[in-house]
Amino acid sequence: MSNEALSNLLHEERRFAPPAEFAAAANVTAEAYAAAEADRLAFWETQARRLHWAEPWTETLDWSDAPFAKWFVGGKLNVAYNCVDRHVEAGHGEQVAIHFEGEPGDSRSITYAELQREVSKAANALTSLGVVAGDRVAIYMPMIPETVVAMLACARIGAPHSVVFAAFAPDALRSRIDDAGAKVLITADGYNRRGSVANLKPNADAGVEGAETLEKVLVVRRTGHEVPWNAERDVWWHELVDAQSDQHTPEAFDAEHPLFILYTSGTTGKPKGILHTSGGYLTQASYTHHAVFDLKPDTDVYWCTADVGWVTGHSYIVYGPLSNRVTQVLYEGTPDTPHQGRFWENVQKYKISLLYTAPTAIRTFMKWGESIPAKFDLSSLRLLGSVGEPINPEAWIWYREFIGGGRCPIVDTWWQTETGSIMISPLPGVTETKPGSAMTPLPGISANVVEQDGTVVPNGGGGFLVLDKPWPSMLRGIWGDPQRYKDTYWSRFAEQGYYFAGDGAKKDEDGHLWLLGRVDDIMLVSGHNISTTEVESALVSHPKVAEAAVVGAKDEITGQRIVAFVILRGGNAEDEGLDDELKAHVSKALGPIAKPKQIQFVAELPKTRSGKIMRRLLKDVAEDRAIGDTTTLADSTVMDLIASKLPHAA
Ligand code: 6R9
Repeated sequence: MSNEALSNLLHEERRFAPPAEFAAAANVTAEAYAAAEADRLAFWETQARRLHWAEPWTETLDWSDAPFAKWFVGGKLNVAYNCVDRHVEAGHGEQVAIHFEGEPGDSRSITYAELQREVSKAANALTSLGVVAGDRVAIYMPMIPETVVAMLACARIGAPHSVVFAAFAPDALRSRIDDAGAKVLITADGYNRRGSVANLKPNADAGVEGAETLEKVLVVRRTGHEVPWNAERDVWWHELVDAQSDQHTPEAFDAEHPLFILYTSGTTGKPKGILHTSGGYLTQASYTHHAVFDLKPDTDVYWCTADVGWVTGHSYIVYGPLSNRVTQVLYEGTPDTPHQGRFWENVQKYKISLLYTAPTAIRTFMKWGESIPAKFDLSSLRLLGSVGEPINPEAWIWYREFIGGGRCPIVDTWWQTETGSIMISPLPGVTETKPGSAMTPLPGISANVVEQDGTVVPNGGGGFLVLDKPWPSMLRGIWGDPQRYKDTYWSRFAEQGYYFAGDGAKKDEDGHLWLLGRVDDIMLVSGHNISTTEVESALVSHPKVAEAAVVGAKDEITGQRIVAFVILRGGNAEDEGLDDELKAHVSKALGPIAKPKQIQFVAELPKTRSGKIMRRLLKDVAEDRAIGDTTTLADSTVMDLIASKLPHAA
């Protein structure tokens, strides 16, 4: 981004107030903002008291060694006890915690009492393998209940886990095992994906090869197919775990005891091991889940479609929801197996009331067409959430209309691996929402938009998103690299002491926040900073477009020129003249400065496993360069297809 302010081109007039009935029964009301405003630390103390503490804290926040925070200093708790045992002790042992839905259609339901026994057995099993508090355990697992059990078992014995996406290659697994110095790996024989069996064990084997700290590999049997076996190192989960006692006394750990490490890919350099600790993390994960999803534990059925290998799976499948005594669905497979209505079939089958998914999925459903969800009964839904990327206003409206039946509030939740929990989001019973805006920081959270020099931009302006006050679930550092932690997040606005999020944002006339994508992706066209998000949203607002990715490619005259990659909605053909029609459409919506120079129609876009568009790779194509590192792509063949379609040099 240049010294010029970030242009504010998109204007949105639509407003959606919470339904009166929803507002009247909401978990959190507008009072929460006032309470947090009056005394932020006291507000977080109140939220921390939603949990069970074995020993109370003596100081709420120690920020004397900033940017290294300590929350709830001196307090002790057991995270797994808070997510499981206390619900059983309160008489909810028979409540279903997890409805597991396998991709082939097999299913099983696990109550809190069963979960307590399973987690206890797994904790005893890890202890029998020599794992003690402080040891790291790597988890390379599909979306099955044992993954949740494994994470909770680690938390229970104070062994920080490091979950690695099951679809990551062996090299990625090895570098994460090495960086964390993991002692045990928990994996599975395989899983079901797109109607066939994905082999996981050979990848796990290749990944642990040469990993010096690794002693044992614990293997869950999911598919039952034949796998390579190293008798000295490998142990079957069903042999070791099932033989253990189902009694285990949880030990209370310090509020700042490490809970997990999760690696963020980043665009360049070696992945950063983001470190989260126990008390502050669980406080905010739990509170935000309660406030943003309005969970009523006795009646709601919740489904977060994220993979557990992503931070969303950590905070909004495992720790937040379970701490609030959720009944939730865990789904193993993909949205289009065996048919494109699988998600909606799941909603109908389990009467899901709270759904949390990503814009990438919503845009895919738009591409497939609204006739697919229309075949299912979605009347159980009462709230919809979005996370992962900016949601284009038209995708928001589509989600509201065709999934939410025009009645469900939508919560667009902005946060990061580093923030641990949701930071900016509407409150569903309070906020009058605007499609495409994450609206305001949650109670107890403070954020702002600033210029290059750190001055706050006025309403109507754009710039860098910063977090200007510490928050309970903030990262405590980068594993083994305190300097990189300071450099990456705290050096840009060191003078002001702001956390630099790396995202562009604007404040509208009412002061509401609109996230505009990563700062690195912002385009500079004839001296104007233009966000990719705004141009993409303008393209998606054309009735024929389902999804768009926009990049700035080098241009001799304008500095950069806008190149757009566009996916059409189901049934729409790439007819003659559509190219010009879309350019004119963007020009009309945002002004001629934002008009793409070049539009390419494609069938797919390069995305990470968590569904984020990798614009860096599209830029390589647009600038006619060799394509960079594609190892975190969900589907590596996508780039070949796109590159082969693009006429070289514009
Ligand atoms: C939770 C998660 C973080 C980055 C973040 C931003 C983007 C996430 C968003 C959003 C706009 C939202 N992002 N949620 N952008 N609106 N509601 O995604 O964590 O994988 O670490 O990614 O994702 O760019 O900085 P993570």
